[in-house]
Amino acid sequence: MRSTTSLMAVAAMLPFAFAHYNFEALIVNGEVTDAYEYVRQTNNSNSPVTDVTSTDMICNSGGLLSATMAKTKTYTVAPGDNVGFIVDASLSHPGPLSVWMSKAPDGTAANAYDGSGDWFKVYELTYSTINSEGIQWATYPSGTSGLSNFTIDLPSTLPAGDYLMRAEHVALHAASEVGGAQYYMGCAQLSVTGSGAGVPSPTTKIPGLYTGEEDGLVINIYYPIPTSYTAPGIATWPTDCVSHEANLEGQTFQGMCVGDDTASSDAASSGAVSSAAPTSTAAASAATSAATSAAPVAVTSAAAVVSAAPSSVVTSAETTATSAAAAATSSAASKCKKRKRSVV
Ligand SMILES: [Cu+2]
Repeated sequence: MRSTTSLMAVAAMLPFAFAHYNFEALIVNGEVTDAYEYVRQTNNSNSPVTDVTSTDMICNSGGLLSATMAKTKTYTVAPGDNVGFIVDASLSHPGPLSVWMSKAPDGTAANAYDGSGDWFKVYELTYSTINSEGIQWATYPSGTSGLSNFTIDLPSTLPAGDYLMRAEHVALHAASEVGGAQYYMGCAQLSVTGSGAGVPSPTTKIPGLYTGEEDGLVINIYYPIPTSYTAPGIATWPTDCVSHEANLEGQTFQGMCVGDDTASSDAASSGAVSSAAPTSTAAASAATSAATSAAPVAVTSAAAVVSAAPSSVVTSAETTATSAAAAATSSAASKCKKRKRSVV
């Protein structure tokens, strides 16, 4: 445990200039397109944006240049299609991943749209778990250099029209002070068919999606070791949820909301671990009952129990870590971790 922590501290000091990345290619229903064929190309190599008030926050630096927009193709998709991005080279920094969409005004093609309209968030992916070694980012599995692709299913009620679909990864390795977070994003151009009748909400403008001072953007992720994490920005549509496990290209889509973290914070505040009995079975049931009692609506999914465990282990590390609680946590979280290791 200690060696890993110190490794993380060392990693935090490494030069990250060679670890930047771009969202360079669109994936649609398993078809991987060429780099910058359907995604607007950046003109800043792979450097991040750091000013949340900049229009570069929309589609990265260069993404609003008319020549770039005009040469980028628009992919025709249907609501519910599986779409995603290829990353060059990988999401090699710690932090949350999200996907945003904005519909071009009627009569404006995606390749002529400047992204000045309303944006809504369809996907938010944060951590797989939070344990005594810190936040384990879902995009940055331990021992890897980060994911190099991901997919989502478009909302089934997405209204027809031309859209920008914007992937965003926030790097938090230097985010202990305001302005330290790095923003990596890329915009794909989509034309959505069908007759989706959904009304996306909430919405925001870009820039304007962040102040830069949100708890999820100003955080020392190394010390003191965080015990919770809340992604910045508006809630996702159509379901307000945060995912804790990535969907990868070529993998059966697992859903937009894998793992429920509302039960997790509730379980932590209700003291699930301190009341845990000395056997792993009892500890697990204590965590389970805490998660269940914390939520007035019956918590029946296994995912809720799994996500309740990570907070428990953090709590136990701060107080008196019982091996029983740790065992319960590791068994409960094993599903998530096993899948992570098979990836990348
Ligand atoms: Cu970097």
